[in-house]
Amino acid sequence: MTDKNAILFERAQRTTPGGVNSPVRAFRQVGGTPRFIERAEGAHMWDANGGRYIDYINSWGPTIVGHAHPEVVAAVQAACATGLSFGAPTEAEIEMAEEITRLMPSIEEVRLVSSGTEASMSAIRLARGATGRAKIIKFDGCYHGHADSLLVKAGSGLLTFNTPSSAGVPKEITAHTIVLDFNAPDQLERAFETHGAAIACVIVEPVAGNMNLVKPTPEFLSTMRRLCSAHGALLIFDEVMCGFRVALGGAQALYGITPDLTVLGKVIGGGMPLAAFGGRREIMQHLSPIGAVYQAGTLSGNPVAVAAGLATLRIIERPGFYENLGSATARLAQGLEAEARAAGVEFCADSIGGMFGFYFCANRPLRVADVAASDIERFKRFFHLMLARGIYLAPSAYEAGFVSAAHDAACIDETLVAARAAFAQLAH
Ligand code: KE4
Repeated sequence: MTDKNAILFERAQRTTPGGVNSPVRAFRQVGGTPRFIERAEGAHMWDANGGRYIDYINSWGPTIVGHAHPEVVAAVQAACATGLSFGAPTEAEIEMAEEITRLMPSIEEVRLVSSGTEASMSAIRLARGATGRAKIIKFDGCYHGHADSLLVKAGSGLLTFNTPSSAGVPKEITAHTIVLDFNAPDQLERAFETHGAAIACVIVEPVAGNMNLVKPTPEFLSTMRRLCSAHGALLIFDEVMCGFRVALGGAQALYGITPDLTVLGKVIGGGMPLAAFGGRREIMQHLSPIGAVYQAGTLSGNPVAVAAGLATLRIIERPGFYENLGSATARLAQGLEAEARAAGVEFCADSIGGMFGFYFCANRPLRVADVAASDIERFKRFFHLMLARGIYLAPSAYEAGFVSAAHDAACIDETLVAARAAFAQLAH
């Protein structure tokens, strides 16, 4: 049979680097041919060969209400009919800002942008402008988009200023970035002892999803909050992925920690290019046009993207949405663990709200080194065994998985049946 995915992949590579517009889509960590998606609806996607998959990527988080939700599609169609973009303010942007500030009370003012990268980059510039300080702290395994100052890898020694993790980033750009281990409060204590007065901000994924799902220990987040307050640094929660994914109020509501700034994306756009950063009014007042910190965007607050986001937020606010999403996701994670245990395969899984992770090792990871030490080869085999059975998981051991409201009991059951067969093959 002609493999249209292979044909499209070969064609795509003639005009686009790696044949993809974002690296993780190229399947390079797991090997094989990426699936070119023709359409998606609810919990399912169909590829160029007509292959049907239960989708656990959900656009890396945004399509939390399911693909092509009728209310979201209708809102987008209506918005398109009155014009795609004006480069001028609209009432819909006010509605989105009012929704965000209502759902996340730590955010008194918010600026809409078009991607999580742009939101994180802008939040860091704002933190530096508001504090007059240069140094930032991030954590190994956390990803906040591809702004230059964030493309750093953990140095050999603790507190060594880090080297860029990407070509094209001069070392001067990352000279002020300190990378610490996730879930290592002692390292935070030492970093602030050494650099406290020079630290503009700490940026963290409060629930990490870019080293696979890795939950914070409560002490990790509380230590971060205490030290930032004590030293006049700003705490930035990057909730691009976990915001509105782990709970309606995000990780900050779940863990009861109030950040100074929050970065959002994904779910607030419902699949369209929309992200945001916001926080206390006294900090946001530093932003142009009223403050000295410049930030701008042609398509910021785009009316079509905002329409998709508002329709999505209205659905997730309905009673029972998170209870149902959380229980479906937990049943998936627990079911995967049970099937692996029955097959005698060393494996564990975890979930929080509509996010899940699974790991070919005995214990749930606390930091990226634990994921790196897991059986990545077995992950790759499992990925392809599941893909062949119509289950589309994240093509990397360093990514989290996502469930939508459209993943009904039949989807979870079908996934666990496929997992039983896959684990049986892994066990031999
Ligand atoms: P974007 O620039 O890709 O919209 O957002 C960057 C970003 C910022 N913060 C967090 C916590 C994120 O997870 C992301 C992007 N997430 C990845 C998934 N690992 C997007 C997938 C991709 O890069 O194609």
